[in-house]
Amino acid sequence: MKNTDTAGLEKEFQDRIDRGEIIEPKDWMPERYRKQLIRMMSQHAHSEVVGMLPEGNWITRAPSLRRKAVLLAKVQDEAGHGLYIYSAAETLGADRKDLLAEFLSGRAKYSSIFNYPTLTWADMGAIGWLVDGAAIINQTALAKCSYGPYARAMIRICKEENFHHKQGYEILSTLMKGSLPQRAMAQDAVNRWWWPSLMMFGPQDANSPNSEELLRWKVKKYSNDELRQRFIDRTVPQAEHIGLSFPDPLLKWNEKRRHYDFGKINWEEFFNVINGRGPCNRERMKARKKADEDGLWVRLAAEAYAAKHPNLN
Ligand code: FAQ
Repeated sequence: MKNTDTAGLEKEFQDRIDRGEIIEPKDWMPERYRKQLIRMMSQHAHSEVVGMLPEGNWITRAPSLRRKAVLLAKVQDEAGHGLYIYSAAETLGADRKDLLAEFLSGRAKYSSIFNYPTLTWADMGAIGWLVDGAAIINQTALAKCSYGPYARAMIRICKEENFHHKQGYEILSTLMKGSLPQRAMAQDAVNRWWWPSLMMFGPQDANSPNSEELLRWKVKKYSNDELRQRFIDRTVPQAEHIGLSFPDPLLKWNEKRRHYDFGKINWEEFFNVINGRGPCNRERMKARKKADEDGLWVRLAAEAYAAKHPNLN
């Protein structure tokens, strides 16, 4: 049974949220709020780290020095985003080692989108434009969430993601001004990344077990379906502007709703991917486990150095 003190604290907490106040690490918070944030933030951090793999795959094959430098910087940014978000999760008392152990054992999820292969250079454009574009829509909302450290991390991350988004769009618009095979390559990449990008926003609201609580606590400011629709409405005109289309015959502006209608998402595919059965899940986990093992000596050396030089901490 809940004691009255906890009930009182929970009410006070909800009142603070309803007034739009920001919760800081030392403030009282319900245990469930803390747990939900750790779940979501750690999954977000893991996604940023795994998100380096599909693009990292193209650094050595970028078509020019300029493209290589930009892609390298982008991939480094994603590593930085992972680090900010792990740090923000630590303000809730989570231990980064535990979070990583959960991830490497397969217990913690990471974004479905990074379980798809990057087959051509145009995929770098599609990821920047669509995947970073979807991430921005989601993260701009999170930048106004109720937990201070997460919201503040999102502000900086969104600035960098905006840059990533523009570089992706620029890659595709350059290809769309090119030869027939280049235009076909751009269209093929967009065809493959469109539906998985829509899945990034999570299951439909009716099948989203965490949303009710997260919306009540203003961790989520909008539902999965609302953000997905916002992304579609914003992205379709951008595609039209450079002559790209999306592989959805039902995608059509609805004047009455003032939104684009769209076709049915393959939710079976989505649940397969988030449950470890996507095209690249095994490959991604194998790469992360190898990186963890290869980096062990660096961590041990850093710990030994820190133990010898306690004043440096
Ligand atoms: N992938 O009840 P809901 C990026 C899981 S960063 C995998 O609706 P929730 C940057 C969900 O965890 C991309 N799993 O869940 C970049 C839950 O499972 P659980 C990552 C998913 O939390 C760009 C279950 O399904 N961004 O792209 C997915 O209310 C380019 C039920 O779902 C974030 O993580 C999914 N797509 O809403 C990097 C943003 N969707 O934990 C490199 C923060 C749902 O109960 C290159 N997170 N699930 O076992 C969020 O906004 C939310 O957590 C959602 C899911 C919207 C992802």
